[in-house]
Amino acid sequence: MNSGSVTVLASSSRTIATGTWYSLSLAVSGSTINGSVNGTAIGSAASSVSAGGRVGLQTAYASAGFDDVAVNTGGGSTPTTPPPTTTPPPSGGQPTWPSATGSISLSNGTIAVSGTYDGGMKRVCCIGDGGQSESQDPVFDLAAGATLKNVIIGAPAGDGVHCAGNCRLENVWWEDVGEDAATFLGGTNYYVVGGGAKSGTDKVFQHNRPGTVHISGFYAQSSGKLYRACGNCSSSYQRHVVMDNIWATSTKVLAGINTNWGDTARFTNINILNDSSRSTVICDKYKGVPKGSEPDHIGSGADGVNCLYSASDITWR
Ligand code: ADA
Ligand code: CA
Ligand code: CA
Repeated sequence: MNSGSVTVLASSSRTIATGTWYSLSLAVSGSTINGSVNGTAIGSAASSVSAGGRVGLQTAYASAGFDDVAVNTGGGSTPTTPPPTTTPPPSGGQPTWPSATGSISLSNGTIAVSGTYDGGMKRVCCIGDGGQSESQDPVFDLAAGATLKNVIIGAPAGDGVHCAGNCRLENVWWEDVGEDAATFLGGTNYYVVGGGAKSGTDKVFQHNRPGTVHISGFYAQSSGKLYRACGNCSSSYQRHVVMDNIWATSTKVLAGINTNWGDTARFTNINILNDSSRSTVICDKYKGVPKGSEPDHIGSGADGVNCLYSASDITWR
């Protein structure tokens, strides 16, 4: 990486097991760079940009934990460090519904959040009428950059959670989704990490403005679409969704996107439960339209362009 531009010097592909540590190393000597995994050389390259700079670790469309990151400037042989003593992060089993530790009243209306709101696993309730009217107030209104975590949203749940900009919804559970569970209204990256939603009559996550919605470790139950890139909002945008480690049961569609606006949906580690007929649709494609009309459904399924997954990304349980 040099001044923001990335040059791939070498690449290697291999099978890995989740929940297992691997020792990665890069040895840089002059302009020669050698990479190894568990002590076995996997690639070598020459670069003129390696004389100085910093180290960095990155994943793309995947998550990993990095531990015992060491930089040895002594030169000579490939540095080695002892294996990590910590347990690797969980590889992601089926989530379980939490029980509430108490209650939070919405008698003063929507709760505005800037910074971090930690609900301590209490149940927050109630707002709206539980129906599909868009005029209901949200339960939480998150300012740009806010984090909402550890909360159970009871019913009726109005228009769910609004994110005015980038936001993080961590371990948030919707017991009965209102008009929708969360709406992404401006920003570049929105994260839904852990949590779950039941009974989203129509949609769970509603993406209205641009950016990428990242959903991981989420449990969707008895819902219409887990995610929809708005097909008829007042402004049209290219939108993206990345789903990893998703558990879904009785959910009709995981993602609905608008291919005419260049939307993409990526899926890894998707688990569909109790669907012997495999009727759950992973990725539905629409032709987005201006506000006031309804988008046409134009297809579904992996295509390598907009709907990005392969058969091995989906486990039918
Ligand atoms: C539907 C509706 C949109 C918008 C959206 C939302 O997709 O067609 O105009 O209201 O719901 O934000 O919930
Ligand atoms: Ca809505
Ligand atoms: Ca809606």
